[in-house]
Formats: sequence, structure tokens, C-alpha cells
Amino acid sequence: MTILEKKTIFPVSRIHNPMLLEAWLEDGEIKDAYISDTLYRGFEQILVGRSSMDMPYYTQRICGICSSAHAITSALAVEKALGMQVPSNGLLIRNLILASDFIQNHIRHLYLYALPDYFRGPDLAPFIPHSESDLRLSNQENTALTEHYFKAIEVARAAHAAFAVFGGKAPHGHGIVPGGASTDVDADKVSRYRGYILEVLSFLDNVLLPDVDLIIKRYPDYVELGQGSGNFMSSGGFLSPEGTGLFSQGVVLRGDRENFNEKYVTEDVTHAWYKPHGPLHPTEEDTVPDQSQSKGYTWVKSPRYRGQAIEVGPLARAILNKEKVIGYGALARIWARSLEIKKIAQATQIWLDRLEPGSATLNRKIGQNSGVSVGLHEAMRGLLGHWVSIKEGRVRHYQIITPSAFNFGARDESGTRSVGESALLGLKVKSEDLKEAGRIIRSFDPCFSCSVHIIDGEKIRALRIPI
Ligand code: NFE
Repeated sequence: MTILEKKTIFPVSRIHNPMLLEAWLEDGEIKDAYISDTLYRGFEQILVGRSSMDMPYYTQRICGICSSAHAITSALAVEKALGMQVPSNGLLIRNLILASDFIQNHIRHLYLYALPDYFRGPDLAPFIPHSESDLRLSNQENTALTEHYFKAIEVARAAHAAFAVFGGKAPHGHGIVPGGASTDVDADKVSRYRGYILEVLSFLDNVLLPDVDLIIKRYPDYVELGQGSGNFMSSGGFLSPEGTGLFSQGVVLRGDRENFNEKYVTEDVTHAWYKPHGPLHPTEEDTVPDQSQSKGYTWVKSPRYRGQAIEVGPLARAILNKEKVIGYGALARIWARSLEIKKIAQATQIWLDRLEPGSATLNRKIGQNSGVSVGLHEAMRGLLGHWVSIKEGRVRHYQIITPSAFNFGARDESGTRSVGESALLGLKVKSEDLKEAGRIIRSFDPCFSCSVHIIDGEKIRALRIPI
């Protein structure tokens, strides 16, 4: 019998919140992998009983890097449940807030999280200690990327400033509410927002996109290393007032494209730290934390679409939008994410032109005060769903499935691995710190604060957190 060598990395750094990687190797090749979120936190239970109109404000607090994605998704869920109509201005402002949040997220992910896997910074914090293995850039290229790393922080800040133009502040803005946007439109806001995005566009053309091309040139093997399940999904998003989306909606399952239907979304918790249950639609779930359950190894549940593990995120969006992709591995994801920044930044210019100063941005009229619904919108990392049941204006039940849960959930009832776990299989590892695996994991831009959002008031104090 082959004896596999176990290597554990904790925490996997340069992602959002604590991730543990347990890799099982044979002759330097990953044969199996478990990815665990060790942080227990959450939101769904604390939403119960609260005013449905407050959902964008509460749910944004799930995360600081994708806050407006939760805001817009929860607003959509509540609007659908209560029969609310959003005026055109409100819709456009929400797109602008979310767009600027996508831009800051993608720029930060690339420079602060992903690129340090490929270039060697100076002998200073935050670049030390260095991971010395498999560095392929010249000294001159390393110096240029170090300069761009710091420049990227300024440009991402400009994107956050654009967010604050219509959102009041960033993150956790005040602009997105059920019924539209809470602020009005005037020429000053339009021109300030435009100015920030023009700064972003110049950075993209002159710095970011050439940097990504350089990395791909030096590391061509990573264009295909780290492929996921081969299944892709997008809920669509950034709707125009006419109802067309900048992102298309759809699913690619085993090579065939089909329409997306949220009825096929399920979660099971056979291998997560909850009272076990098989696949259930989010409206049927009643999640009970249980860290004593013997098969559990993570707090992230196992979302599936038609029972399949499915990749979500910028690469999936590019595929479903029928845009060019350069492959299906780690750097193909990073390439797709980089081009997406430009696509979104350019779209903001059209949305700004369409705003009508003086016209309504908000319509709080409701058709009914009870209802059951789902809000779906693409977040930075992929498909985000908020399932809500409202009774007399108050939340009765709330379930959230995030993109990082789709990409990095526990293996499911039938033992099928998540996209993120299966992307590591067969990977040859030479470095002590499993840098090769880190490159692949980070290409998904995982966020583990979004992935676990359950809270259980009293019991949380008694829970034993491992590690
Ligand atoms: Ni905390 Fe989020 C995004 C959501 S998680 S970052 O994008 O939802 O995957």
C-alpha cells in the first residue's frame, strides 16, 4: 500500500480569512486535498425577525471586500418578494456602486494577493519572508512589479472613492436599498465618479494588463495548471434598465450550455460541521452547527447545481459571455479577471451617460408585505444568491450561498470534491511551502469570511474551534 505524505498549510495566506490546506502527496504529486475554513461566524440567524428593508445593510457586514454585492443581491431578493419596482436611475447607480467595488477588488486581488506568488519583492515588509522557489522574472521586472504593487494600492483607493460618490462610504455603503438607490444624481457626482474611473482605465492599459501578459509569458504552464471541474455557471448581472445584463446568465455542464434555474441549487452538509443532511434547496435548509459530527472538516457547506460541483467567477463569466479565454487553469482565471476590470470600467462610462439628474432614484412602494423570493447577482468571485422569506415586512428565513462556497465547499454526500480541491489533484509540488498549490488556490480569489455566515447566538461561545 502506498503511504502518502501529509502536508498542512495554515493559514493559507493572501486570501480573505483563515483557510487550512491539507494536501496528501506521493512522490511530490498531490493525490488528495482537503480545504477547510476554520472560522465560525455568521449572519443568517441574526437576520430573522428584522425589517426586510434593512437587509442590504446587515448582509453587507458579511464581508468588507464584496460588501456591495451582498447589498445588491439582498435588495433584489426583497424587491422581488415584496413586488417593488426600481427606477432606472436607481438601477444605474447600483451598477455604478457595484462596478467600483468589483474594480477595487480585482486590482487588490491581482497585486496584493496573486502576483506575489510570481515576482520577488524587495527585502522589506510586506514581501518578507520570501518564498524563493520558482521565481522566473528578471531583476528589472521584479523592480517594476514592486513599483506597480504600490501604485495599485492608490488606484484601488480611487475605485473605493468612486464607490463613495454614490454609496456615501466604502466598504459597507449606504447607497443600495430595496427600491433603488438612497442618493440623487447631479453633475458633480457624475464628473467625480468619471474622473476616478478614468484614472483606473489609464492604469489598466499602461500597467496592469501588460503586467498580466508578462506573468503569462514567464509562467505559461500555469495557464492550464489548476483546472476546475469543467462546469461553469453565472447568474448574470449589471442589468440595464431594458433588462439586458453586462454579464450573461447560464450554465455549462459537462460541455453543454443550458439555462440557469435556481431550483437546481442545493446545499448539503454531509462533510461540514453541521447536523448532517443531504442536498436541500436553500429555502428548506435549517442549518444547525455541530462540530462533533465525525465526517466534518470545514464550516463551508457544499453547494451544488444539479448535483455537480461547478466553478463560478470571472473565468465562468467570460465563458458564458462567449468571450475569449486563454485556458482553464490558474493564470487563465487571472487573465479573465483582469480583462473583466476593463470591461466593467468601460461600462460605467455608459451608465454615467444614462443617468438623469433630477429624476427619481428610489421607489419604496410595495405590492405586498409578505413573500418568498431569491435575489441573484454576480459578486466579484461569482454567483451569489440570497433566499428570503418575509412575513409582514419581517424576515422569517434567510439563506445565503456565496461564490467561494461554490468553489471551496466541503466534499458532498457522494464524496465529490469542490472545484478548488479538485483543481489541486495531480499537481507536482517542489516547494516546501506548497507554493504551487497556493498559486492555484489564489487564482479563485477565495473569501472565507463570505463562505461561513451562520451564527447561533448562545452556542457559539461553547464551540471548540480546531487548530
Ligand atoms: Ni467576502 Fe464574496 C464575493 C460574496 S465570497 S468576498 O465575491 O458573496 O465568495
